[in-house]
Amino acid sequence: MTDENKTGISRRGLFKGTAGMAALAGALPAGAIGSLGLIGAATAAAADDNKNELKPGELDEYYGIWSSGQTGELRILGVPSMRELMRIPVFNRCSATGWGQTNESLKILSDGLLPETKEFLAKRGKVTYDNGDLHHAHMSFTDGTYDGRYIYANDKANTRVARIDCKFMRVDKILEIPNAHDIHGMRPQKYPRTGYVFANSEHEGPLINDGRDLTDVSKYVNVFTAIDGDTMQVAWQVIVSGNLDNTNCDYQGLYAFSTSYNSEMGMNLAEMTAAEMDHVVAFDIKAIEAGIAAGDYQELNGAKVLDGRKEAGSAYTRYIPIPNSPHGVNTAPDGKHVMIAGKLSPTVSVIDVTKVPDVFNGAEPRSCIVAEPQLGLGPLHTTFDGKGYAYTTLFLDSQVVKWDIDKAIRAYAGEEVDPIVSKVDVAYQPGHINASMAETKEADGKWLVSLNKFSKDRFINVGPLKPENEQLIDISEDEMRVVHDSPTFAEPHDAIMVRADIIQPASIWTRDHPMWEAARQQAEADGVDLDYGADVIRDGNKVRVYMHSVAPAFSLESFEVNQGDEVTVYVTNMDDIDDLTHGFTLSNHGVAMEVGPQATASVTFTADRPGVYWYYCQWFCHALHMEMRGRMLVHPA
Ligand code: K7E
Ligand code: CUA
Repeated sequence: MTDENKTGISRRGLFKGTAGMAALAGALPAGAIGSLGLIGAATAAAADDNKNELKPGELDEYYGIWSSGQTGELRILGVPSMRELMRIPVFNRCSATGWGQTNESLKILSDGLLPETKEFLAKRGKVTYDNGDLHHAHMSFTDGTYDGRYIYANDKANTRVARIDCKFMRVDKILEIPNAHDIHGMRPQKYPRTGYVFANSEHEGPLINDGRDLTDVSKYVNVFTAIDGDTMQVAWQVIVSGNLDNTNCDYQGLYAFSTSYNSEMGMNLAEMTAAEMDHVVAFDIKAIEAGIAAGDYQELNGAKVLDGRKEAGSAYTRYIPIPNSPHGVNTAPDGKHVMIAGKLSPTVSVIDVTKVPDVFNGAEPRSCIVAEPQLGLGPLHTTFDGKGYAYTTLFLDSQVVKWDIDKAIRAYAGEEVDPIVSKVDVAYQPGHINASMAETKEADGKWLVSLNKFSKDRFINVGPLKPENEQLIDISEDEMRVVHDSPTFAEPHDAIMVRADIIQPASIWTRDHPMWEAARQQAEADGVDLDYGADVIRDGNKVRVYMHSVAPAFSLESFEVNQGDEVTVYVTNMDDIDDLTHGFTLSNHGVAMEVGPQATASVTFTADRPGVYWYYCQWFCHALHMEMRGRMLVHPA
């Protein structure tokens, strides 16, 4: 086997696209960095009177919900200050909170996994994956705007979708998607409500992936999934031709759209980028629901799977040709236009959703395209201000371009108008972009964030791994103005900005929360009060230790077990004061968990080291926080 076959990246393939492909890999000409740096400095200097700079104690106007790519967590920022307010562990293992270690989190992390995954992990002594690649985080909608209930987030690494309950800002469900390979694009239905969460499988494979057809690429397919956002179960899946990248839907509840950069079904770079035209798949939601009702599906791994392949000429899908390797799909707040970014093509293709029914009724697929402005090099994602303008990131040009949607439509019809309003330099190589409330019908045109993949010379050097750079842009006036740089750790692909009045998180947990239902049932079986426990229950070689905490003490100053016992420690925090979090860390056992006010957390481990081991509270809670400790005494076997 030659190197060419191993990677698919032949010299020929890489250089085929010349400068464009090199820049896609992150290489910038040295001169370009210097000049962009100067422009950035000038912009910052002119922006001393920024509305984005909050005084100490002032509160932000928006919740920024940030994905974190390969870190696997979710982050909450305040906008416009861009202060990081919180990190919510999702697919990652978190040392601070014990997410991925407590029994409560492990239940959520493992419940929705496929049976064969559970088996695969069990052989490795695990109950869940402990990494994730979280690209897209989006809020649930009611009637075309955010409703503050949930945030949904995808995991490209392990083919999952998670739901975060905005009341407690914790994950409450995770689903592993069957028949799919690596969930990438993900968006909640906008209307009438969420409803469905649409999730794209990015990579292709045999539909029955049990070892057959390994090398017969003609048997590979890709699936589009609709998850029921309430039950977090798969509602239905549609087999498509080509791969799927990003997805989005309309404001009418009728169609969803997904980009495909690999309509070629290529297995290497040269093959994937060969065709001049790829496509967007349009999904007819009503036709799919009718197909399900009529039984036009096969049941596979518990999912109802319909055939929407191009060759099948199916009623469920249409394939709309789009220039070279399209990426982002963004629906405008006008409720009518869907922007498809070209990536390798300098264009954004504008779909008019009112013309999509004709395409399903036999009209030429591209007849629903009403504009295709040339905007610059490497368009990836588009956002909106609700005033008729669109903003698109240009990855290769390191710019954000503001353009006039109406003028783009008129230009496509033949009128001599230039849709481009202005461009602003960003540092460097932007991917996603989003403006305040921009994915809703309440887009308000105040702030825009450009999520840039490279920071290069923008900050003091921190070693070979550099931060990325997010820039806040004031779009409230005619000229876009970069007003703030925020270095950030890997890798905020995407972010949304939600008006602060829409999300109403609780300040303390409730004792009846389902997260500790299992602990409560066990306590009842043991005849112990979970809320005010101070008990050690022996059950063969299983030992259950119940304690509660009220600052600055645990209800047990020590407990005794025998070497080899399987020990479960339940800690309930009975403080009910805002911001009074305790924790339980057991030294030299790799055990640590956070216990919020009115929460219970538990952890199970084997006590196989005889001796004295201290447990302590690791969340600063009181002047006597250091004294909040106790001993586990392990008798030798
Ligand atoms: Cu453009 Cu994964 Cu949303 Cu990143 S995807 S850029
Ligand atoms: Cu309780 Cu620190």
